[in-house]
Amino acid sequence: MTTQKIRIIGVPMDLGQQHRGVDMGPVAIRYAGLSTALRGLGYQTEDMGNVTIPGHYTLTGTSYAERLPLICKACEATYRLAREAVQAATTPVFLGGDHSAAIGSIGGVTHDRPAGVIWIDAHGDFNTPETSETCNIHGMALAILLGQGPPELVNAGRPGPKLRGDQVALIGVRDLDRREKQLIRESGCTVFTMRDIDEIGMSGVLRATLQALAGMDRLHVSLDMDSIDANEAPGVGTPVPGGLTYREAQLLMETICDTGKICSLDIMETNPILDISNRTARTAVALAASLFGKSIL
Ligand code: EXY
Ligand code: MN
Ligand code: MN
Ligand code: MN
Repeated sequence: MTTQKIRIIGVPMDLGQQHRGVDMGPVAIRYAGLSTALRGLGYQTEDMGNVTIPGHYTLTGTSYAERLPLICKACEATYRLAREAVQAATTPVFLGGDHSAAIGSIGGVTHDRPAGVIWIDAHGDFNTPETSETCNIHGMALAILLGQGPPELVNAGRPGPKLRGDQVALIGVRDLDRREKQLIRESGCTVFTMRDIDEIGMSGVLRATLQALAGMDRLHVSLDMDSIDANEAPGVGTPVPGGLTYREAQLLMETICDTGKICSLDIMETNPILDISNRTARTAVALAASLFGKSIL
């Protein structure tokens, strides 16, 4: 762990998809006790409040064209907060909001120095406007970070791609769109599907993941809560059966914690309207605590 101060940044982004409610993800995770859990591990925490999502309450339509400039503004603001958090020698934790917010968080975290990204997700988030079947930008976020997609978002914060494929490992994938698969195959990302986890186990996947990212001295975890099995995380907008068990997810976090390379974390797609008794947010807090050392004896 490089810093003892964790900076919490809410990004109530819901423009990257169609479900109302994911904008309340940040408050649900706060209410599930994120700060208390992290302070209990010896960290200082500072909560920066929420990024303003422009047009959020005045948006009339749901068109891609209408949403794109608003998502750009929100990602630029998130980028600035991410860059400032790293420059202030803190560890930023971004509370989503849908996964399009990661365009800003990962962009800003890599402003000064590269970071490896472990993208934990049921989905590839690797569509482009040409391949997407929904035009929802949360399904394009990773492709955009690697330079493929709407130029306004590819260039959010600074010009050009923020990541290379050899800096990314995708874990938990089980729902890819037809044309998205080709883009992922060509991307150079390391990908572990749920079938890989079934066959070689989470520990085998983690060994291979950390091997693939061994050259990175910083690691950013982008946790999409729909990667977790819906029994533990029902409150997500695009659930897919057969997700990570609670223990697989915990082992994932504990093993990444052991590297001592964690520089930042996204917790994305928590939607309290779709949740049961805030279970998804509570699971998110438990996983964040493990990532920051709770399970270390
Ligand atoms: N592949 C589908 C799409 O592009 O709309 C579903 C994407 C879900 C994205 C969530 C954030 O992980
Ligand atoms: Mn996602
Ligand atoms: Mn997802
Ligand atoms: Mn899908």
